[in-house]
Amino acid sequence: MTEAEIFEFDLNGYIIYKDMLTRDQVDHMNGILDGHLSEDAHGFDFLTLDPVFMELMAHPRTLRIIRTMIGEWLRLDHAYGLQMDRQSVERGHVRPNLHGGLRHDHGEHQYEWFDGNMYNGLIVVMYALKDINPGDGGLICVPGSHKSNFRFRPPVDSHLVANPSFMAGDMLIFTEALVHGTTTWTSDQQRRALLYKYSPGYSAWASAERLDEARDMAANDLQRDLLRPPSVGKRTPLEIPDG
Ligand SMILES: O=C(O)CCC(=O)C(=O)O
Repeated sequence: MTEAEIFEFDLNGYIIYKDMLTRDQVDHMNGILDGHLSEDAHGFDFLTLDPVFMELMAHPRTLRIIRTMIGEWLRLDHAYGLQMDRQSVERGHVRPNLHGGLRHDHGEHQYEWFDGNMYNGLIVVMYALKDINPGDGGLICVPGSHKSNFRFRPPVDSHLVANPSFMAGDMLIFTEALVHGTTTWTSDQQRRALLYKYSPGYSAWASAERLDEARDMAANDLQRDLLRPPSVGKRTPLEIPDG
């Protein structure tokens, strides 16, 4: 991460990287998901649907960015996709909400600096596969709340709440220490995003067995290392290739 990127992430608790995926990659992934998902699907598993999603898990540039956030022993904790349309709230798939925040979930959600290094708990890497225009809804957050000294969640429609806009192929990263959640999707176009959640190597948010199928599918050492269960002793750093 550059100094400007670290400043932005420290300030807001989230950051957007433009054009992480090419148009061809986005179309390819959407094609696979179109063939697999019903129109009214909401949360969905995708990691083992196709090797392309395992490759995205190990995207070298993304790994280099989150290494600054959670250290070089990082691991994939879990992954799922989100799809929404105007009817998602009526179908009961989404209840507008804010959750997370510093020290939430048994203290796992953390954000701290010590001796020049940034420390986070669970980090969310969200790739948009469809555009999110201003005011569309979907992901919301309270910028800066990852450093708040109060356990307070404002109402979803508060002036403190942001609804980041980013386009298909862009990536948004946030720390779960940020107060965040979902609001009603208002666009005629569908929302679709892939969420890869990474943890420091010593910790787990989800049960490690959840990744058994992905472990069986891992195609190289980097993918296998990312899918290691959490541990401390004798853990080796991730070797992230250039590119
Ligand atoms: O993107 C969203 O709508 C919410 C994501 C979320 O709440 C989470 O990742 O914990």
